[in-house]
Amino acid sequence: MARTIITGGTVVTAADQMSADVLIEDEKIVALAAPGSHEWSADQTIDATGKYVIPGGIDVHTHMELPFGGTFASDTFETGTRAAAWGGTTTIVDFAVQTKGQGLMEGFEAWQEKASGQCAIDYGFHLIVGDVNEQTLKEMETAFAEGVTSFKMFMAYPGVFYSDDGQIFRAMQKAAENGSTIMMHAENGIAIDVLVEQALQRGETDPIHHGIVRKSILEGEATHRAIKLAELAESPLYIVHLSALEALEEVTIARDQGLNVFAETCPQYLLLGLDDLGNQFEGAKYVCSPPLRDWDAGHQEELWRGLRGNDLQVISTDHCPFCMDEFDGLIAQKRLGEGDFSKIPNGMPGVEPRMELIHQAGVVEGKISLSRWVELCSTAPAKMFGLYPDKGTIAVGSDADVVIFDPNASKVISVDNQHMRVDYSAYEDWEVTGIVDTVLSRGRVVVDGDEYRGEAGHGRYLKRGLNQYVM
Ligand code: DUC
Ligand code: ZN
Ligand code: ZN
Repeated sequence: MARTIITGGTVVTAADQMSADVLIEDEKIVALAAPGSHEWSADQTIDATGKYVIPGGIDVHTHMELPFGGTFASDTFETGTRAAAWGGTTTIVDFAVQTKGQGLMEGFEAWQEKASGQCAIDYGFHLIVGDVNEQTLKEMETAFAEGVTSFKMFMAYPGVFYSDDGQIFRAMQKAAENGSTIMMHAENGIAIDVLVEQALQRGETDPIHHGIVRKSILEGEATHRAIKLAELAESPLYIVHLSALEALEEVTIARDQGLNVFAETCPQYLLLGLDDLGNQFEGAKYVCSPPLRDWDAGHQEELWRGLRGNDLQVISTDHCPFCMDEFDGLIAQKRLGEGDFSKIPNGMPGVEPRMELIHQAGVVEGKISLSRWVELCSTAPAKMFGLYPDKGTIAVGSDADVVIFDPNASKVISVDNQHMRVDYSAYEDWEVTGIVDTVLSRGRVVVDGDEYRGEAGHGRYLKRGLNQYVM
């Protein structure tokens, strides 16, 4: 049996902050005790004096290898989970995809194949339901038995991932039968496509127009519609990558009514804005959907308010990187949309810097508390997607997914020191105080300062339970 002690740190959970030593045996946390109050022996001792000891980050929205816009998201499960580990994230929940004409479980199996033996950290799957029919609805039960308890649907991307209201409603009714969560990409894609076509006809082809045509009111409208359909079907609903204050208003109303409606936002919607899309084709780096929002309209401020007041419960990343130029054997993926913004692959890299960015912008800059940071980035995602208390806390019996975080050390974020497989950082030259120091995944040290000690294949598939917030 391998025993590890983490000594001298401040254990920070969603509930508490305390001086405590942590004893790990093999893959599990087996004891917490006041420093000096025990006589534990161990094979290795990690000194965390002056540092936080937090549960590993959980990113419940990643797209490794996602096929999109004629190419694939540039991070593989191997490179993407390694980058996640570097950034203090020890679990991801990625999206397996059912494409049109394919069975739901075919999508699940294809993603199992991609991830198997590749991941540095533990991983689960949601399923993107791309083709609602009788067979698909039946297969939602099979998926559930395999530990997929959440299903993503799209009100955007007509002709690709899009489902109409009838399909959405039928899937919600199915989800209601066993309490699965429907995750919604809530943008009115039909109306957006009209605006896209009109903009292109006017010769408006630069990336900034991606942000202009995908109106925030159309995120609000779709969010409202999704909530009403879920209310009728009595299924739990989770709005993914919420970016617009109009959408937050709808979620807030629904939650005030006591509905099982939940939502996440992502660092890019808190920290970046429409103007980042504006520097001619450089703006392609910031093309994602929903788009980055106008600072003047106050979206970002409202999102922080939502996070403080629990109208938003989770911060994930929607990690979906595409290279700007040729890189590591990949084509210049973003340049597929030169001369036509609608052909720019949608997505941004983000799985690596999430914990540090939110610590800086949230905790250091006084927008959320230290415990709320842990809750938003680890505990709540674990509870929302049926992983708690194995994941998401520092407690006896939990998996030893632990990050030792140094709140006094600083670094400058750059493409030159990141590990994601992509040729830019959306946060180039941003300075953060508070950095990931040591990372353990199920008791094994995978990141030790500047040294990577992880291994592809260490990460295990997680069968997930139900959303623990549903009442
Ligand atoms: N949004 C993105 O930006 N990329 C992938 C899919 C999505 O919904
Ligand atoms: Zn989406
Ligand atoms: Zn996504």
